[in-house]
Amino acid sequence: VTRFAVDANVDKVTLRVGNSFLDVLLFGATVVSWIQDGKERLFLSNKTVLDGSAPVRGGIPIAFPHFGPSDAFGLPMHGFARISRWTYLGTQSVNPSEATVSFALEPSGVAKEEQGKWPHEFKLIYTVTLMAESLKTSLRVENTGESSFDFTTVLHNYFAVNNIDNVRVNGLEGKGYYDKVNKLKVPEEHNKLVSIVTETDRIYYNVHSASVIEGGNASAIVSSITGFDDVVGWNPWKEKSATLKDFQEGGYKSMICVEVGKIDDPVLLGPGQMWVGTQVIV
Ligand code: TA6
Repeated sequence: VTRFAVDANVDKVTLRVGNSFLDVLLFGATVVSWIQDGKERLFLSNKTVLDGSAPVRGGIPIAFPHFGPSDAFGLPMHGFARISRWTYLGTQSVNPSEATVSFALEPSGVAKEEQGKWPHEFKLIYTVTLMAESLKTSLRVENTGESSFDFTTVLHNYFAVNNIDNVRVNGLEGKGYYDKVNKLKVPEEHNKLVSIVTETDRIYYNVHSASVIEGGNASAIVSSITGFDDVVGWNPWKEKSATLKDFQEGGYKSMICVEVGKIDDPVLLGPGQMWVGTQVIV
């Protein structure tokens, strides 16, 4: 099932389990489509490029070795993982109701323009498992070098919604967050259901499940989160999205990012140590 004519030099892997289909690009190991019973679950801007020349605007981009603006190493926003071509390790179907595909990224595979900036030896393994009713994605980070390094990372989920005005996010009540738009720390989210009525860009701390509610029904539940301790809620809203050339006109009304991350407390890995972060989306 190919929803977009993907440029020939950006390979794509399609998984199928029953009436569920999933497309992942080798570029950034980016899941770009998850169709369940004919319904696309993820937002993918129809103005995104899929030719490897820019990060994908939608799907599930991976932020690594840092989440957020360019860092001290001069890496771009959200690091190099989402703009590098990962190695396809193969697919596996343990049984008719589950299909898995894995990808790897090592320093030699980092996008040319970013190579050498992050002076550490590492191996990333990203595993995507499609089941009839859910999607599991898991990132493993291994320090294969002789010195320690730390990193932050996010699985940048873009969920498709019919109309952001009817969307609420559940599971954040009582959690503190950093409001990136107003640049202030909020000690606690009091609302049981968080609605989006303006540009929203928040990092919630110590969250291990969250759900997108639309019209009273759960439209996406992010659960079984391990390794990640933070959840990012983002919608650029009208003005901000109009400044993003790969955001379609009005696209902000059809999406919400509920991302799992390890942001507030970076992971420190000594030589030979490993970290795994996993999410399950229903
Ligand atoms: O997920 C929140 C965020 O950090 C926002 O601040 C916004 O920058 C978003 O990521 C998308 O980043 P991008 O570089 O893909 O435009």
